[in-house]
Amino acid sequence: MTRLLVTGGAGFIGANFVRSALERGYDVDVLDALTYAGNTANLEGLDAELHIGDIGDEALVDTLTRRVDTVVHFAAESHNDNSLTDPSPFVRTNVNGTFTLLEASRRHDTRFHHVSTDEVFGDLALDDPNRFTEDTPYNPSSPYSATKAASDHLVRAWVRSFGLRATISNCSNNYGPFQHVEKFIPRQITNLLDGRVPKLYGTGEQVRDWIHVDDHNAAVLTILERGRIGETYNIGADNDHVSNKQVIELICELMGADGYEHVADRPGHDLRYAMDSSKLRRELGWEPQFTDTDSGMREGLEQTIRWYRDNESWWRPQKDAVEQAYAERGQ
Ligand code: NAD
Ligand code: TDX
Repeated sequence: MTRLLVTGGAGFIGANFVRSALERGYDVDVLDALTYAGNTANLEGLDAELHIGDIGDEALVDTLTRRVDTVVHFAAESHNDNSLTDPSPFVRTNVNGTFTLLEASRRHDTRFHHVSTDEVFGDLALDDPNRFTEDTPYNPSSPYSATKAASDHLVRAWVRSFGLRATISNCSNNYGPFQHVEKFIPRQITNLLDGRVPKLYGTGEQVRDWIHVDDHNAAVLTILERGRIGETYNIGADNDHVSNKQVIELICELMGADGYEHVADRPGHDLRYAMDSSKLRRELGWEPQFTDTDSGMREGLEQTIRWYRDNESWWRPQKDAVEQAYAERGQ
């Protein structure tokens, strides 16, 4: 039996991962600071041990790392818009927190998997036919993506300099149950459920390579079980031609609504992300289940809309404050 320490396991992707890992037979400890993005309700009914604390707490991280076989590191400040308002928690958690985890893993020779993002590569022009590969040079745009890039570099250095048994995955935009209502897709779904108008930044021509959270987490488990130490794997579901405008229109169609409004654009807004995940598919045999662009997104969105409809008590407490903060920024 392998025991995992899942950092950020009370957040969106982390909590979905804990569920998948338990189903696969792993024992799971969760370390989560329960920031605004963490929620114990995400772990309700799951047989995982939750330790409430900060990944920057050296003593706590040391104790927890010592008792597990593998650290799976999801914890981060994750929202670009927040990083434009106040970057400091991004540096603290994403850079310093990752450093603390790496040092503990080095001391105890613990296997380490680092969960990262496609945003470290910067963005592509809308008409650029290329996708990001594992060898694309890093070129992050926002304080969020710059701190994620920094953390990736730390992991690579710990592999090379200290022989840490680590892997990295860089994944595209996730959607699915338990995603905080500050993010694009749940924000629009809950706007409609709440009688508000969906909000599209700028022209909405930007492209995100959407992937269902369960496909992302299946890839992480695959890398844990079969990945080569020291390697980076890109994760994506080949959804790299669906614009934000198309996504919002699809949500409106699926929810029987007929309008959205354009609001102030995000400063420095990345245009297009597109992941080449062929290395992961070829070497480790992973395939996404929510496939193809149109129907893959449609099926995943239908499931996600159902989840938000059925779980209003989960998102309701955050909704007003999130919308208030957006309104203050003209968004
Ligand atoms: P999230 O914001 O929903 O959850 C983050 C979790 O980390 C929360 O539970 C929070 O309480 C916890 N946390 C934050 N700071 C902490 C600290 N200092 N110590 C301990 N716990 C702390 O984020 P998410 O969307 O689930 O993203 C998880 C990871 O996946 C992040 O590393 C993110 O960069 C990466 N990622 C996200 C996406 C996406 O589309 N959401 C895509 C690719 C990669
Ligand atoms: O109300 C909105 N309207 C809108 O048009 C919001 C919240 C967003 N947008 C746009 C901005 C982006 O082009 O939608 C797109 C997606 O926005 P976010 O959900 O904020 O995601 P993004 O900034 O692309 O980053 C996400 O994917 C990569 C995650 O938040 C990151 O953690 C991950 O690394």
